[in-house]
Amino acid sequence: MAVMPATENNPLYVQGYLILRGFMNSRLLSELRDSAEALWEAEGENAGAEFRMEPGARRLANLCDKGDVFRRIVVMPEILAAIGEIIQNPFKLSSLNARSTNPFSADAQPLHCDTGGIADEKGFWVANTVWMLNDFTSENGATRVVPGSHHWRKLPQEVMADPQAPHPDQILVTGKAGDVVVMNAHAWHGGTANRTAHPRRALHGFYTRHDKPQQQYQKKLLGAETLKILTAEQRQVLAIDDPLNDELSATGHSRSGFLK
Ligand SMILES: O=C(O)CCC(=O)C(=O)O
Repeated sequence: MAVMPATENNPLYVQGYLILRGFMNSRLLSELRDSAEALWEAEGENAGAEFRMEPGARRLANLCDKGDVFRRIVVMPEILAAIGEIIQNPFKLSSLNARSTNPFSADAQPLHCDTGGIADEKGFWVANTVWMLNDFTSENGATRVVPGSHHWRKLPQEVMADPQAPHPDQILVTGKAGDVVVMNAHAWHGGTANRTAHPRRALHGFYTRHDKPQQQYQKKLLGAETLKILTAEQRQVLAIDDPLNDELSATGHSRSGFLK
């Protein structure tokens, strides 16, 4: 996989996203899909409750506590390398969630920046990975992105009369099950409506700079058994032994780009 420095020649820097085509092999894809479905089944109407519920979509939260396969993907070297091209400082996992848009759901997300944040004087501080567990098509709720908008240092709601409306420069990120989108999460983006009879499922591995709070404070949310079996690398990426993260995240002011 070619991950490049943050320069004008780097599409991740210029456009704000990169698609790692066929990143998941079929075994990993099935394992992730089956694990997510089993959790939706088991958690029922409480699914996603550790973070936020969303109309028209099933969600899951705190996935690093819910299976080895989830803990493995957040530390994959190619993923960490790509995130490091966006957040050029030490970074950590902020959360690992799943989101599945319901069949025939007209609910779509407004354009937003994750955690409602724009780049600051130190640069970009949020990055997301969208793991396609299904094909993303123009019909089933693929993510829309406004390429380059992460450089504008403005939120959609400050500029657009209606962030729910289509933006003239938006594109739909389509792809195949097994692809992973790496995205500068300051880029304006959002899930679209699903006009098909099948759910559109994805995982979101969300990362933030070391000096910002985690969206989901991993040290508090992970159970004692999980904490015991984390590898050294997982502990580091999840900021388990990081006093600054304790200070920043313990107050529990986790934010979404738009969900209340
Ligand atoms: O699932 C998607 O297509 C995008 C989701 C997203 O941007 C969010 O939930 O904040």
